[in-house]
Amino acid sequence: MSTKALEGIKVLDFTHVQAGPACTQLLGQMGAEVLKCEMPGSGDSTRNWLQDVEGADSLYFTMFNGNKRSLCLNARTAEGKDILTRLIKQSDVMVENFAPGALDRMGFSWENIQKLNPGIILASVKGYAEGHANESYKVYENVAQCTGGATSTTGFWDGPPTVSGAALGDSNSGMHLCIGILAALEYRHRTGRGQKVAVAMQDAVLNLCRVKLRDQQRLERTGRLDEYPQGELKLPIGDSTPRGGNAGGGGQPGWILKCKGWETDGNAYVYFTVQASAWGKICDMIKKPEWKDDPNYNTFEARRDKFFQVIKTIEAFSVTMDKHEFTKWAAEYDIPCGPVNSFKELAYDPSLRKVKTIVEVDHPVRGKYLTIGSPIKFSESDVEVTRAPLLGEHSEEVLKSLGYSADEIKNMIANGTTATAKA
Ligand code: CAO
Repeated sequence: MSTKALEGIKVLDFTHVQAGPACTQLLGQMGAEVLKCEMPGSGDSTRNWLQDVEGADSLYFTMFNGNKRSLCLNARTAEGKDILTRLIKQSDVMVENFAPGALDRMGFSWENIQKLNPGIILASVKGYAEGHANESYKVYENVAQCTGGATSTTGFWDGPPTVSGAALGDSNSGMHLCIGILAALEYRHRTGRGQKVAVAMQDAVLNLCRVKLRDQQRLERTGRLDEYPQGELKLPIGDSTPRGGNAGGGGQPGWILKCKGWETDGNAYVYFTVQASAWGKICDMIKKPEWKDDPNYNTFEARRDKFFQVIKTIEAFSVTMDKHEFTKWAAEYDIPCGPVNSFKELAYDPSLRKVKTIVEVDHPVRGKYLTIGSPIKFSESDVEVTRAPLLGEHSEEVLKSLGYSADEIKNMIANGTTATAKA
């Protein structure tokens, strides 16, 4: 018996680029049967983005479209609309992230989809929420990071707004959508009713910036944000949540510390958290036992104007050690601290391979490549990570299973409704 959590759930994947594909890939890793539908000839545009192996699908595509089958489907032709109709009737979930209104223009509005299959869950990602003044705008990753508040609060106070390397707009929206789909499946399980699930990229980013909206309200009420460096550095705080450099966002102050080799290695750093409850242990660690009971140091309030002095004192130790050595040393004192890992380190980290978070898969054209496995681990359910499909690799088998004859499939290939590829 299969132990996959989403075994038997059929997902019609009408997604492209990253936000939608990240969602459906995760559903696939958890065991759903995901069918990616793409335009014949071109497919998801990311198949060609930043290609590193001539003639092979890019890593962008292959790393976001594992655990799927591929059907070439031109939903603009009459036959294409017929295929889509048959697929909608037999699917549990349909996921899309086209530009606002594109699905309606294809003739598949939510009302029409519901008529075809009242139990289906239609899950969509858009840049802005329905009803928002900008609801018709197209949006990409970094645009969403800006509109959702992440960019205005990232970087240093004397530098420009900065986007994050993490896909807060794309993959994060896909993860939010995935949660919505699972909740809608549970609702359907109870009521038999499907529903539309929508996630706006702006909202998904904002949802990760909760503490920044907290800080906006604290700033408006008190005129200060004591855990930000601006106070100690005598910089104006302004009237909206500022950029705090590497200051901790949650309430426990912290900073990035130099480690041995920082002069030549841009990632020879650790993040060190000056957790209030660990102050005594920090003092032991950095050989400043006299600070433990000193009223000038032993409370967060007392340290407010000496944070960088404290950080410099800790850094005098960290700079003599390798970042992993220092992390281990801090852990011995039970202090939350971690290395700034480079992607070279992450790619080859034996622990990440062991826990199957970094996984190697084999592809018929590009050969072996690394991808990220499910970060969600189950005690019972199996999580499998498989390669991305070639464009149209499963067209024939899918169309046959939908009841089309060999001649009909041949005609649909000839008139551009579908296309096939062999692995
Ligand atoms: N059959 C028929 N038509 C298809 C098709 C298929 N298999 N696949 C795509 N199309 C059509 C779409 O329906 C759309 O038709 P219209 O011309 O009627 O709008 C057209 O191809 C182009 O799709 P698009 O407008 O979505 O694509 P784009 O490259 O211009 O825009 C993006 C891309 C991402 C900006 C836009 O899709 C968008 O804003 N999506 C919502 C937000 C989102 O998910 N953004 C993040 C993407 S991850 O970085």
